[in-house]
Amino acid sequence: MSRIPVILDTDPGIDDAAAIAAALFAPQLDVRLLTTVAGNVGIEKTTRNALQLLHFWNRDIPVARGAASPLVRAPGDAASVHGESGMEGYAFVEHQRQPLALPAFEAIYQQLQASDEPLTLVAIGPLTNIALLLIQYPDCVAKIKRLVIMGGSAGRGNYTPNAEFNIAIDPEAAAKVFASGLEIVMCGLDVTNHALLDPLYLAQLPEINRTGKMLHALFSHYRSGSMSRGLKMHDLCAIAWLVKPELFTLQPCFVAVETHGEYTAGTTVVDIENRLKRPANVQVALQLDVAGFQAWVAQVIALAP
Ligand SMILES: [Ca+2]
Repeated sequence: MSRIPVILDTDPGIDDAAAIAAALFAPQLDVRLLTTVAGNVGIEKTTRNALQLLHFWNRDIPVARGAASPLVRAPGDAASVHGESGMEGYAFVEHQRQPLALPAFEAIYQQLQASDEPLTLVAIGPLTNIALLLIQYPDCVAKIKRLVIMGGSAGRGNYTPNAEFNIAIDPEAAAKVFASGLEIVMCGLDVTNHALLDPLYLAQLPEINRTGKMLHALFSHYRSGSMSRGLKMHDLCAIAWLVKPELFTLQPCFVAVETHGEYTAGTTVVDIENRLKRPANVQVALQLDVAGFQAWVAQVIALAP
C-alpha cells in the first residue's frame, strides 16, 4: 500500500493531540512534517506540545514553529477549552527536542520542493501558516495535492454566533486560502459537532495502551463536550476524511470567508443552494457516519503503543 504523504499544521490542543495520534499510527498516512501555529494557545505552547507528543511516541518527525499571531488581527485563544498549557492533564517528561531553525511556511515549502509527488496539507488550526506559504510562494499550489482543513461551518459557529474558532481567529488568512485555487476539503462544525467519542469508549481508553492512558488524561480536561455525554473530536475529522472518506458526505460549494462583518468576521459563507452562481471552490463535508467514525478511531488508537 502506498501511503499518503502528509504535512500536518496544528495548534495542540487536546483534539489536536488525538488527531496527531491518528495521523502517526494510521497505516495509510506518512507524516513528513509537523508545523505549529498559534490558536488554542500561544505559539510557544503549541510548539512545546507538538514536541512533547512526538517525544511521547519517540517519533523523529521534524517540527517547524509557525506564526505567533494572525495575519492582521490580535491573537485569541481557546485556553478555556484546552487548559492554560493547551494540553492540560498529563505530565509529559522533559526532553531536549527543538523545532527546526526555519519558520513553518519555509519548512513546508522545502518539503514540497523536495518531494517528487504532490503532498497533502492538513490544517487543524488557524490558517495563518498556509496563507503565509501562499503569499510567499504562490508557485507552491502545483506541489500541493489538496488541503484538508478542520474549520468553518455551513451553519452556526462555536467561537462567535456564526464563526468557527479556527477561521474566526484569522479570517484574513482563511479568506486568502479559500480563494487560492487549492483543492480544499472542509471538515467544519457540520460534521465535527457530531464526531463524538462516547462515554463508554472514553472510560475504556486507559486500559487500551499508554496512548489511551495519555489521551484519557487530556480528555478529562477538555471542554468540548464532556466525559459523561461524549467529547467532540473536531480535528480528528480531517484525518478521518483522509483515511476513510466514505464516512463523509461532501458537497462542492462556493465558500467565502467574511472578513469585514461587525458581528460576523470569520464566518464561512457556504453557498449550499448556489444562490451566488459562483464556481465551487471547496468540497464541504456536510454529513458524517458517526458509528463508522467511532469504529475507525478505536481501530487506529489500538494501533498506537
Ligand atoms: Ca486544532
